[in-house]
Amino acid sequence: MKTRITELLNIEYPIIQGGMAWVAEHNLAAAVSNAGGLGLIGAASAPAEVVREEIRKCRELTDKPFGVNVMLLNPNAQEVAQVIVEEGVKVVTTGAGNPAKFMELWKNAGVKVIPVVASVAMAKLMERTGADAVVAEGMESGGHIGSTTTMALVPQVVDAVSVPVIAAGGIGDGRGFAASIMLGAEAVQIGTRFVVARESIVHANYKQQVVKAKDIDSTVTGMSTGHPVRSLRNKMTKEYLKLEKEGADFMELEKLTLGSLRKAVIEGDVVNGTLMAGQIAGLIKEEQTCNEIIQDIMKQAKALLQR
Ligand code: TUI
Repeated sequence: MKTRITELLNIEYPIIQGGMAWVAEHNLAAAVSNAGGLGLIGAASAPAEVVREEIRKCRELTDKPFGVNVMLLNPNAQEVAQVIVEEGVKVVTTGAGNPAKFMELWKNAGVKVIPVVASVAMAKLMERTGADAVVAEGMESGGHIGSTTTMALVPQVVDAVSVPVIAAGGIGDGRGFAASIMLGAEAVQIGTRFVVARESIVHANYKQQVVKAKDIDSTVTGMSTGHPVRSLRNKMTKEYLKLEKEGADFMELEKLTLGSLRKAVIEGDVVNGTLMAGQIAGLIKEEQTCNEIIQDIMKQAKALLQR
């Protein structure tokens, strides 16, 4: 299936992997790219030299294109931006902020820049700043989110910009893919389904929580701090929401989540850890390889789009 995104990124299928903190390391990114999508290394809060190593390891596992996601709240973002250029990475997605200050550096180096946006205003600003495409990410997504749903956001972003749009948030199978195409998107970004990929290094306990999750099992913490985050409900989210209700200050809330994603992903602590996942978790029933996931999605989507 050809779209402006498959052409822009030189990939077989218009599916890109979310740049998930701790989850999106080189094994997952390479597996998604080898399966014909675009794998991404999530730089998250990692030091730049760690990101450099991840890029090199990914390159050992695949000769297909892959990218890096830069999380703009990362204090090391400037160094990470530089490493991306030095290592010859061809695609960058960004999240949780405005990447304008890195645009010139990346564009001059021939890096394709695809900011993740959660509003029409941000999409328009990114297009004016030189973005090659945008990911329109609805609030069904896991992790840091905006406030508009994918169904409402994607067609409004499609109408507002002329660069290609990638739909994200609540997409986990071929139906979500086909619906995204109907909304005017030219690719999808998928996160939660890749959390439980066979090649994903996420701890088995975390994967099991995603597989067990039902439609209503995620919740949003951090509304009061301006950094809303969607994750699966557990002891940590209950305590966090209680503290927020009581008007706890930012530092007190931070204490609860400091290192909590690592705790979930690496240690498998599903009680005190942060289990970032999207609302589509309820649809995900089993661990599969990245290749099986992508083939499943494309087969189902093609049948629907041909109807
Ligand atoms: O970035 C994400 N998802 C993330 S980042 C992350 S790490 C984190 N952990 C705790 C708190 C905060 C971050 C986990 N998941 N998705 C892309 C995304 N970007 N969603 C929303 C936005 C966004 C929000 C505001 C993009 C731009 C923006 O603009 C604000 C500005 O600077 O104008």
